[in-house]
Amino acid sequence: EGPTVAIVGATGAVGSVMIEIMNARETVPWGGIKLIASPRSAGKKIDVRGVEHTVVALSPEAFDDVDIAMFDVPDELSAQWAPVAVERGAVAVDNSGAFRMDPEVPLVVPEVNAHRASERPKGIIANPNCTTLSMMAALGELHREFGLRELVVSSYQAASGSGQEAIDRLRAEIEAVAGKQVGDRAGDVAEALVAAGLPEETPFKAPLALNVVPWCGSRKEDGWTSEELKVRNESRKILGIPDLKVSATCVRVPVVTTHSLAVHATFDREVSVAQAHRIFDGASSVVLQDDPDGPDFPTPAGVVGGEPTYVGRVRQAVDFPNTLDFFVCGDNLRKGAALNTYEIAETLASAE
Ligand code: 2RA
Repeated sequence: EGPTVAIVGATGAVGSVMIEIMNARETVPWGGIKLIASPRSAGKKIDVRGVEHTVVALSPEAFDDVDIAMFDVPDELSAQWAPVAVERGAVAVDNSGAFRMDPEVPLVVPEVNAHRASERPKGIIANPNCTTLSMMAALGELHREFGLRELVVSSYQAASGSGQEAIDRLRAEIEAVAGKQVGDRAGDVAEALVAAGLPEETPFKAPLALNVVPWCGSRKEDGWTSEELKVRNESRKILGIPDLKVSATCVRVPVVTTHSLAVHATFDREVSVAQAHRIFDGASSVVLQDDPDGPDFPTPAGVVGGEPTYVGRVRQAVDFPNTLDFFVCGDNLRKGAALNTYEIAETLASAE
């Protein structure tokens, strides 16, 4: 029959994408599918693969017949409930930040380190942050062949990475400036937003419409943000390079969904653009969009809703022979969240 899988947080933003992904699969390995959410959403009916499912409230008993529980809930809920799911006999695949850096919890991107999924002393497997994930499939392929040594990254992160409230705010800001001749003096955009009645308090810390904001996540030590440290720590853990040199600058851009990254990656040996193209072409979850005569390159608006990692602008850095520069786009709600979590669960199902 096949294992029973549960989506915990089935009615949330990522949980809903998870259901879309399941519906789009030709076949699924599941003997049963269970939808779990807060008591507020319990009783709601949702169609999954042509069958109506009733959402059940999160409780210890909800996990009794579950083999694999995929968690798409905030950190504090995962921290509390993933161990409960494990106690009740399930493997927890967690998309929050609660367990990512726990040495007893593998951090898995199936294309890169699927083998880690079987080493899970706590019964929990973590899914990386969407910013790290957006480049991992591409980077993992290059690392396998050329040995990654140093990584310098700038991100261009979509509003949806910060949740529904952030999406609503970006849409409201765009509406507030649309059709207006907003000036280009300092403060003009902020004034236009206040004039349109938007609260000054914003999830982005500064206006995002007509702007870019070099701040994602929360403040950490020495001027770094939580997002920048996640890129460093998670890349090291996933790739299995504890001393990888990493520096990241994370920037929010006025895009609704799909994160992009400019990657400057240095390897143990020289890598040509032709070699990188060959590797990207051969990687099943990477789409190479890089005809220099094009112009041809991925953009968030061009790839949103897609499952692969899209790579373009591959260049050998002129002054650094062992270094490649390239641009990556990945849908932060799909490969960056729901899809990778689902692929980990599929990996577990095929190992049973
Ligand atoms: C963001 N990567 O884009 C984060 C979400 N976890 O804000």
